[in-house]
Amino acid sequence: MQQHSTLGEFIIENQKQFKYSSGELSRLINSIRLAAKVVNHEVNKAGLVDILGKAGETNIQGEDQQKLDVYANTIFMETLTNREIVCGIASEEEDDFVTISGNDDSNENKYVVLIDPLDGSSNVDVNVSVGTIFSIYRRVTKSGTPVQLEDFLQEGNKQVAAGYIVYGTSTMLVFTTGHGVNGFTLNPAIGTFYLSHPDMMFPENGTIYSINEGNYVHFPQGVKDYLKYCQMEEGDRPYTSRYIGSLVSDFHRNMIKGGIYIYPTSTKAPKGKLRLLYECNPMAFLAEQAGGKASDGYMRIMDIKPTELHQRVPFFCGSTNMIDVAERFMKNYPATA
Ligand code: P6P
Repeated sequence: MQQHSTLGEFIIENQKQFKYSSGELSRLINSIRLAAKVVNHEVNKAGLVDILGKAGETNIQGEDQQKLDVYANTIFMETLTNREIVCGIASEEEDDFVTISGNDDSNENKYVVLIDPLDGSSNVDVNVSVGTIFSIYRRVTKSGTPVQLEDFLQEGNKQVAAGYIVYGTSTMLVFTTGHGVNGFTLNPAIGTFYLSHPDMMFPENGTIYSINEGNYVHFPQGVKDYLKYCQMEEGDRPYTSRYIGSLVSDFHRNMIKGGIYIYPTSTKAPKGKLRLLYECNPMAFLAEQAGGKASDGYMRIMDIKPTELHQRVPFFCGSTNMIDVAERFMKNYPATA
């Protein structure tokens, strides 16, 4: 029986694909692998240990920080710092980016990482899957100097790698370096990730839509029109509605079964809710590498020029056929409608 390769073997076998990298990108992915195992251990026993509940602080989004949010952020920040590979990290849980200076002043580290350490963390209390999302760029400012905001405000089309860890019924690490999407499942008994989902691709025609319909009255007219289209009896419709309330889980299911995830603008969230840099861009990179699409309803997510670290954008992501139809409805109205 063909032995599935481990994540470590996969990285070594594909090292040559990490162009311009003399092994740092491999080491970076390996540090994410280590942090994923540590966080997974805590997430899986969250119900048993008094780690739930508010950490008594709020993050820049004004959201109560769950202790597990804070814990996951600490683990990923420490792991990425210790390996001396990155020169800066931006996190949903940190107001500003963090500079990682090398041991000596000549900071030659050439990668920056943007991360949502525990997306969907409010689901922890109700035992629903949560996830970590990461996005990796090569710095644009001169190495040896302190990292700058412009190193983080890069279009998504400049990403060198992106991925997520989904802490679900099993724990998976799914990532891309621009050569397709591969999924690795953790065997917790031995702490090893095995290649369980090689070359992940969205099914051609999705029939699942994921959106919080509780906000219907606040949606733009284009979204309301598209939802009515999904619910109409015609051809392969009505579609199935599935919404977990955890972006990583909804995205992961849609990539396997086909579907569209939408978090649009609304009168309550005029820019949408999801953050461009560490939620939408990495998921968009994965979606496109898996044959899908990601837009803000009007333009490609990965072509948006970021202006702020924590900026929000409307997000439509998933099977190409469904995105194309949704965009047709959206483009009947101006973007501000
Ligand atoms: P709502 C979790 O907070 C998150 O960022 C995504 O993971 C999830 O899809 C969305 O927000 C849920 O938001 O407003 O529907 O509860």
